[in-house]
Amino acid sequence: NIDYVKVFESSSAFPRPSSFCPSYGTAGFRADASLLLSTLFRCGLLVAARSLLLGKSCGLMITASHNQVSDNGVKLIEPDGSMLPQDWEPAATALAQCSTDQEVVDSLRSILTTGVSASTLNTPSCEGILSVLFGYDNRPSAPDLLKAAVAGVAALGVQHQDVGFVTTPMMHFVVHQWNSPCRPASTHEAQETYFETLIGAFEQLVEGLPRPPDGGQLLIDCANGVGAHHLVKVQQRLWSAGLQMVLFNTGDGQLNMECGADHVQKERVAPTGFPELKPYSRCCSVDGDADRLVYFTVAGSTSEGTTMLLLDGDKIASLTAAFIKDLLKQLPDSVGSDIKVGVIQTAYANGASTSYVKEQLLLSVECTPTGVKYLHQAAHSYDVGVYWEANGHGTVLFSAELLRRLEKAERVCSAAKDLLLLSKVINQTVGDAFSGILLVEAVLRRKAWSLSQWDGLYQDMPSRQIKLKVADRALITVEDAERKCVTPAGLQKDIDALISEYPAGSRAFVRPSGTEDAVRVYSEAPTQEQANDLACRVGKAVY
Ligand code: NG1
Ligand code: ZN
Repeated sequence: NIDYVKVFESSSAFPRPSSFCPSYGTAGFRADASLLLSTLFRCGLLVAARSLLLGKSCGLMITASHNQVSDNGVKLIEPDGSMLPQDWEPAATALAQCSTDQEVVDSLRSILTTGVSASTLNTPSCEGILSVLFGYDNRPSAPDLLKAAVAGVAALGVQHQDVGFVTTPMMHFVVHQWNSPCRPASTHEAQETYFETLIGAFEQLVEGLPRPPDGGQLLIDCANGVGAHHLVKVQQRLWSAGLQMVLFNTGDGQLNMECGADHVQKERVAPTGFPELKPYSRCCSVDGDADRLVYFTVAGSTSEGTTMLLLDGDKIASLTAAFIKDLLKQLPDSVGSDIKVGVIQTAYANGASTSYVKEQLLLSVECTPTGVKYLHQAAHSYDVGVYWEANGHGTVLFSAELLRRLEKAERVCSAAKDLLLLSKVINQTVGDAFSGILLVEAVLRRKAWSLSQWDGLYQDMPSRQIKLKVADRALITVEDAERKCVTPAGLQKDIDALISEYPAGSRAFVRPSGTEDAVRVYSEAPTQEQANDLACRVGKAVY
């Protein structure tokens, strides 16, 4: 009982710009915001169709994360708070690329009929139960894009809920809550549950511990993004738990402009608007939609100035894996003798972090292609799957079976209780900067560690990342978790020849970006000069 005439008519208000050929990338669709109205309308159709097929409420988040303010994008969220399944991505791309309204109707019809063979189509009239949830960051293009997405959902007769300004991870949490048996009365209440779950668990993890010697001060760069909007609301409560968050770049400046986690991690500089830093003062930076987090500080000043220290996603993963491993060791055999722990990384993980996890922590490491959807999926095959991208996007997944065992043991075993609290502090649906802050702060406090002790877990191998503009990035295809080029023919041989000119342990790879019109080159070598040089020469080989 889908009204395809209505779909056709609604679609005609959102024609695709003829020169724009969107495709579902590393994290959904992303482009200059002015191009995206048709994409948002069609994502509205898609997410409503998926909700009807599943009989549950899906979510749609409008954001372009760390990209410049003139860009925007869309991330689609499953009822359980996870990302759109990968086998739906081709259909999403096909729908977004349709040239005519009739093609849109046909593409949607095909999505619904293929899907229906696997499930039944639920009626839009399951009032209040079945709706699409919308969230967005603070980009000025959000209101228009929201209207287009709402029109798409309405064309299928499905209701929607406007969750408002939220971080991407909050939105994943809210959608998960909305579909849970104890569904909140409103999306506002779901947001309150989010903060209560994370902060409540943090408070218990640090209860009774002395405040850090620096008074617990953490300087946070909010990238002028949506994170600031929410962090101000919990500042006071966290201050009582010994965490003094001092917020910078809260919205006066331009989103992600010389600030934010991506800028700090890639450029290795403090964000704009920061005060002069005292050695080892604790600082961190989140990205525009607050799903990425990196810590940074400066080491003691020299005559040439201070040295910036970056504690990236790899360091957060290593700290977390080390802490969890210690707790697991304390579990009685009846609870924890056969627990499978894995750390999942991408090719961008610093080689020193991989060695640390394998050789010091003796944990298994798996490498997946770039994009948290791949890491998240891999993490599901462990009882504890720790995953982070070097850029600060990641989380830890606990299996349902392990949580059950921990719940049984928590009254008699403090390690079991701590692991359960960790599973609440850590957002189980997706990487989350706020959750990451609470995690890092709790672990440092529990270990009574300074930033310098954390940084000392291992020393990063010098690395270099560059971005190249090429005529057609699709000409470069890759395999082996993106560490080897398949095409153009001969490129991998050239890269191998260049690497062989550098000391053992050096490496480099090239891959097309899935979020920007660019090709990325990454290198590692024993000295920074060699890493720079290698990246630059590999970059030249690409042209
Ligand atoms: P692309 O543009 O595909 O490299 C970038 C990041 C990913 C991921 C996505 C989504 C790097 C090298 N790549 O993907 O890790 O975070 O954006 O935001 O940082
Ligand atoms: Zn982001």
